[in-house]
Amino acid sequence: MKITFIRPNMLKSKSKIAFQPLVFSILKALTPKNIEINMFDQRIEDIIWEDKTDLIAMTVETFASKNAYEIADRYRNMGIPVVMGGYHPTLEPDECLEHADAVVIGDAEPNWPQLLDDFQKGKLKKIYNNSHSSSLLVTNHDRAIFENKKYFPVNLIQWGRGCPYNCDFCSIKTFYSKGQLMRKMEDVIAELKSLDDKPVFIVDDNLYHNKTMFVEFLSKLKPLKKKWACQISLTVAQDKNLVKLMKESGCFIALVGIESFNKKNLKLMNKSWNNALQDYKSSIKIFRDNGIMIYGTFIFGYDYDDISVFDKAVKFAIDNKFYISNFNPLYPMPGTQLYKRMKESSRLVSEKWWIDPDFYYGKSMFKPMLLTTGELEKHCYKAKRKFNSYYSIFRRMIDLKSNAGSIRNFIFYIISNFSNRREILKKQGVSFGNSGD
Ligand code: B12
Ligand code: SF4
Repeated sequence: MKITFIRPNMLKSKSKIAFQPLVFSILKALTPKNIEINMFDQRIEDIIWEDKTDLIAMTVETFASKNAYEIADRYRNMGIPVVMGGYHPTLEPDECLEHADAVVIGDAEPNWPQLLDDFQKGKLKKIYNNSHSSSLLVTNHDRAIFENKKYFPVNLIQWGRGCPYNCDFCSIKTFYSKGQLMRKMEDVIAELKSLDDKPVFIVDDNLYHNKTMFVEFLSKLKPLKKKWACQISLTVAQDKNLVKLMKESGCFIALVGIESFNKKNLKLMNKSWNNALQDYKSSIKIFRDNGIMIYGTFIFGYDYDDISVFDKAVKFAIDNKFYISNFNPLYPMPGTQLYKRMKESSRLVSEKWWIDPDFYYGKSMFKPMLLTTGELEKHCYKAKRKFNSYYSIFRRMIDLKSNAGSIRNFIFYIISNFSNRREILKKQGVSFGNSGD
């Protein structure tokens, strides 16, 4: 028997900076060795449709759903069954079942072995939704599946899933509604030891949720001499010593959600804690002083955003020498509290905007209060262009503590900024779907 894993692309063009899809190293580890496995990551390679297979297993995020459905329909027309898992199938199982034979709700660990067993017995069910606990989390990721694939040279690793916060736009809380799942710290450290010398991206949604555990984790990371990046809430900078410990244990990039400068917006998004104790500037300075580059993200279109917010955010990101920044329009993701609010107040441009034929990259799909949908789209794109202009790249580079604080930082800075610039210009205005070949 042979299974083919597929990660569909969002758009048609290929990426030179795609990361390894960690879920496939989990699925591979959970699959009995007598089953043959193949994988196509459509972000970096074309699907070989003639390749014989017995089952397609797709991972689907909301932005890639349109493409996923086109791929699934094509395989099913060829008589090959399709199963889907991941964020979108968990949030929109019925929609996915229009294009798939089975859908997995939630994580792979409690569901995949049973699904495989049922499939081999010819008794595939439509929905798999088994309950989960931390003790089930896979410890032996099988990364052999990524060999010979052209991914960005970074190792991904995960300690915990879920987040203690509950921002209204974020899919995490809906997905991990039963709370956080944590792997044992010693398992994560052992896995880190087994990885090669490439920098590590710890993909946890928020690495700082428990001070005691965080400090212990950093002290165990330090002797490994890894260079690592993470996503973390700015609240960690309330204790300067923690950021110093991050640096000493090898952290060199931190992705932080700034989201908005407006306190009323932060309240609406359930994120008032974001700048509760310190202002953004001094928090960011603590990271930069420790040689940690800041990847800061903004969201535009919340109810109190007017036309003035874009320039302010770009200026802030350039003045504070952000390594990278995102200036995205708000997207009401299915299943979130934000989606519910927008739907109830009839502010969605289209209820299932992610499969709307008129949807394209960068298009705003809801009606903001103080801007038009067109203004939101136009100014987000302008902000992206301004931040990624050669002038801005050069200005932000002159930062002897973080972006140019070491040769490694500098190389990452240059590669990421030029790749980002190219991708932003390439993607804007491009339609979703059209399975690529
Ligand atoms: C790292 C990361 C990225 C990296 C890329 C990661 C990669 N490998 O390519 C970067 C920073 C580039 C990125 C970009 C984006 N990301 Co992102 N990303 C993440 C993050 C933080 C971790 C991903 C990860 O490795 N998880 C670990 C793996 C193991 O988890 P998983 O894939 O979800 O798989 C588990 C289950 O979902 C399930 N499962 C998944 N697939 C399947 C398939 C089968 C068959 C089965 C049985 C089970 C199963 O089993 C797994 C566990 O056992 C997630 C949040 C999260 N916690 O996952 C957001 C997340 C996936 N990203 C998100 C978004 C929106 C984006 C962007 C669109 C942002 C933007 N506006 O540009 C882009 C899209 C880029 C693209 N081209 O696809 C959203 C998706 C929401 C949604 N409803 O789809 C998430 C959930 C973040 C959030 N807060 O909402 N991202
Ligand atoms: S802190 Fe980040 S991961 Fe946690 S709910 Fe908010 S946006 Fe989502």
